[in-house]
Amino acid sequence: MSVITQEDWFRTVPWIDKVEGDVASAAKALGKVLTSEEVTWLERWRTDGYLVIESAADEGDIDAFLEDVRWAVQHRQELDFNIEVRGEQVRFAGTSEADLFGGQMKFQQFHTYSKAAVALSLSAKIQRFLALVFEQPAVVLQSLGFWRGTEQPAHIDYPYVRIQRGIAQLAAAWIALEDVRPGSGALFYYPGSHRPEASGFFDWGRGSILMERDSTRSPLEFAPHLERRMAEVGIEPVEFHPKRGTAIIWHANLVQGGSPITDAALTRKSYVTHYTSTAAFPRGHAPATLVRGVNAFDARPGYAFDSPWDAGRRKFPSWTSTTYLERFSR
Ligand SMILES: O=C(O)CCC(=O)C(=O)O
Repeated sequence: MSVITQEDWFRTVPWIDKVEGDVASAAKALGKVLTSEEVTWLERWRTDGYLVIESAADEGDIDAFLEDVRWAVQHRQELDFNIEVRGEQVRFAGTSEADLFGGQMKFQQFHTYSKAAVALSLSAKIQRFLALVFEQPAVVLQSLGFWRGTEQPAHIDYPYVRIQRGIAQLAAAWIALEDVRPGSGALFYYPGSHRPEASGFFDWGRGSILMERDSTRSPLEFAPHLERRMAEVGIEPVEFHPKRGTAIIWHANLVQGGSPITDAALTRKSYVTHYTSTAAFPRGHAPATLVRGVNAFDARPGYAFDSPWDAGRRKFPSWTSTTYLERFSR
């Protein structure tokens, strides 16, 4: 089996990670025409490894997404797929409401059931920024929906989200589906940790920077390693308490996670999408025949595809709602 190494990381990073000096001059030298706002965003991204965008998501899309969640839970006996509950993959149909709303629940690939989720993933402000980073439209790679805080230990995404063709061709957008309240287990991140000089590379075994089935080291060692590393380079974590509709886009190498929940009564509804560039989208992960508005969604820029594996699977209400039929057939 081939091993993905640090060299693969450096070979596949987007242009902005290679910029030395100021972004405006580097962009000009590369023949890019950027507005001053875009230069500011990219400077922030390069320094901090994330960008916060207020009102990134449409209110109607958030409402429709949450309606889809409620509908899916109500109709789960009729739905045939797995969901992650307390870290285990279980049949959705076999879960209780306490499993779903009371504890750690991760709804994977929501965008393959819900066009409201597709719309959130393809939100225009997010796509505009990602297209600058990737120099081409971004494509949805995977998505995750959360009802409560995740309490995930500090981690970096790429050792786990690694099906893209070019390991560093990755970014994520996290959208607040409600105002995040103290005690609800806020997202946290370490500003500037995305720079390899800060994060270093975790060796999962045999020089691999990815977690493999036969890795000799585990995610349980990853978090303390990153925390030690952050302490050594003097980076403190920041908790994120955004308003509903705010998005944070983070770099593939940013250290982040979920803070402990200290008030069990609070939800923390959020939706995360991982993206890659068009060129790095893995072969075979889109339907063989693409039909605009049916299994292929184009936000100009930005694409999402229905799952090629589960054709004919039951979808959620937004899939056939007039709003989204109209929006995505244009
Ligand atoms: O939402 C959170 O608490 C953490 C999300 C996260 O770190 C991830 O999805 O990679």
